[in-house]
This record gives sequence, structure tokens and C-alpha cells, in this order.
Amino acid sequence: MTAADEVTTAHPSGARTTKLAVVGAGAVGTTLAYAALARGTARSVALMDVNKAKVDAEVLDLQHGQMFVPQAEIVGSDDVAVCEGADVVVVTAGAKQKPGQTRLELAESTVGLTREILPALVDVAPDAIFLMVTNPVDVVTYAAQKFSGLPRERVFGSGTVLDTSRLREAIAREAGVAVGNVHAYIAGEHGDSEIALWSSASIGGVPLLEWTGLAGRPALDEELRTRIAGDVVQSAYRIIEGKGATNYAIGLAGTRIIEAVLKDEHRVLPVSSYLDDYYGIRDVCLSVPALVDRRGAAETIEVPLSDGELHDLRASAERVRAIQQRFGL
Ligand code: 6V0
Repeated sequence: MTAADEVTTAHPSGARTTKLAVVGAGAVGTTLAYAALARGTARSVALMDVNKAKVDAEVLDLQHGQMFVPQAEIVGSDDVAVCEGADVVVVTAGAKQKPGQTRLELAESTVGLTREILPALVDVAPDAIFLMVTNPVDVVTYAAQKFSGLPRERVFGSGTVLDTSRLREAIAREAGVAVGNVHAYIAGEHGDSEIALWSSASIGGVPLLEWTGLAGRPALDEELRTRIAGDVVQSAYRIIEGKGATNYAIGLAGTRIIEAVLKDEHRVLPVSSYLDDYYGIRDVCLSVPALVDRRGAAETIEVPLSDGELHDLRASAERVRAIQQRFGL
């Protein structure tokens, strides 16, 4: 049974089906659609982009792989109507970082774009859960909540799910264990002020701060932890420098988040959701571990924080809030 078989949504034929709409058929949107098709995430995938030639070509290419993936329908258009009735709408449209540019510097154009496209998307997919990926994702998510008029839990951002995957991969590689045995989160802004939550991290049930290392492997001492956290923050810059965009890992991360919604998984993921008194932090969208299910991201989890982590999380919130305020959000 695939993910698509497990969820029922309204369909004219009465058949069991799910629909994923991906807005923006650039590097991220197309890779996400590809990952979703390969994994059987939804029965129907719709791609929407203002660039008609691009979206038509991407859809053709994806359609030609259909013999090799779980049964699905793939459609595309430059008309927002193609997203009609979607269960999940993922927004990847808009400007991306140029080499050396920070995510926050994109806000000028992407907040405007969010204002423009969200109401039209809500019109055609009024029951959807909205997953924002466009950067700066925390500010864009806050804007999308406002411009959609939807309950806040139904609009959330991919946040630091990608960064968390980068962190876990690096820890696993250094420690010599499988990634699935590492539990650790990046919280805060999806960007330069993000924070590795070392105090709650664990490897195979052992608190990470007590991990002494397997034979021939290093302990994860402060110097190594600082290097890993720094590499996580810098990794997007390095990838953009080398190939102009990040796409594979965010495509998979986005797909995993969508599956948590469509399959009502109650999965704990550090998505960017609206915080209302999270350790006193309020009125900002920021990543902390949250429960992702068919409602969207309705509940956050109060992970124990060290004094330093709490300090840095508050500083990260202030940084994001300052950008929100600059745009009158
Ligand atoms: P890209 O390859 O330039 O694609 C963007 C696409 O959006 C283009 O095809 C545009 O034609 C399209 N577009 C522009 N305006 C509209 C509109 N009004 N309606 C529909 N489509 C439109 O960029 P890429 O795919 O590399 O990145 C997209 C966004 O994702 C950027 O803001 C990135 O910074 C962001 N990322 C976010 C990540 C995260 O973890 N949250 C990770 C990677 C990238």
C-alpha cells in the first residue's frame, strides 16, 4: 500500500485519492515533485508556474517516468486552477539566493509574491494544508498565514527540517552510526541564527553530551560540535556557490513533511509554525519541534533547553520579528 492509498479525499468518482499541488517549477519544486512521485506520496501531483514553457516541459519529463513509479497522475499549468482541490499546497515560487546572499535578503520580493498568490491558492484549494518553502521561510510563513486568512496551524513552513537532516547526517558520519539512530534538532530561524539543540540530542539512546565515541571514532566534544553546527549553517552557501541551488535534500525533506500530513502521522518535525508563548516567545513563525499531522502543525513540543540555547532561540526570534516588522506584517 502506498501513501496515496491510505487517505481519502473527495473525488468526483468517489475513488480514494490524494492531491499534492506544487507552486513553482524551479529547482526545488520539480525535485520535490520528482521525490513525491518516486515515493508515491500522492495519487495526483499538480505543478504550477508562471513560466508556461518551463512547467509544460517539466511535466512532460515527469510523465515519461510514470512507468517506473507508483501509479500517479501528473499535470501542470501556468493557471492556478490546476491546484484545485489539493490536499496539500507546497509553495516554492519566487526568488532564490544568489551566491553570498542571505535568505533574509530575499524577503523584499518573496513577501510581495506571497501576498499576491496566497488568496488565489486558498480560493481553489480552500481545504488544503499549506507548506511554505520559499525563503526567508519563517517570514514568508508568517506572511502566508496573514494573507491566507486560514487558521494558523494549516499554514506552516519547512523551517529547519532540512537543517536538522544536515545536522543528523554530520553527527552520524562522525559518530559512525546510522542517521536513524541520531536524534537532534536545529531550531530557530532557517538561516544564519539557527541553533543546534545539543542539550536534548541523543545517539542510540545515549545523551549526545555523554557520548564518548565508538572505537576509533572521536567523542563529540565541544570543538567538534561547534564545527558541525557551523558547517550546517554554511552548507547552503557552499552548495549554491557550487551549483546555483539546493534541491535534492529539500525535495526529500518537503516530501517527508507532506507525507506526515497526508498520512496523519503525528510526526515530530522542526517545522516553522506560529509560536504563542514558547518559552515566552510569541507572535513569530519559527522552527521548534512540532507535531505534524492532518491538521497541519497544530502543537509545539517544549524541548528542554539549556540557558544558552534559550538565549540564542530568543535572539533568533528577535531577528526574524525585525524583518516581519520591516514589511509591516
Ligand atoms: P528557482 O529555480 O528560481 O524557481 C522558482 C520558480 O518560481 C521559477 O520557476 C519561477 O518561474 C517561479 N515563480 C515565480 N513567481 C511565480 C508565481 N507568482 N507563481 C508561480 N511560480 C512562480 O528557485 P528554487 O526552486 O531554487 O528556489 C525556490 C525557493 O525555495 C527560493 O526562495 C529558495 O530560497 C527556497 N528554498 C528554500 C529551502 C528551505 O529549506 N526552505 C531550501 C532551498 C531553497
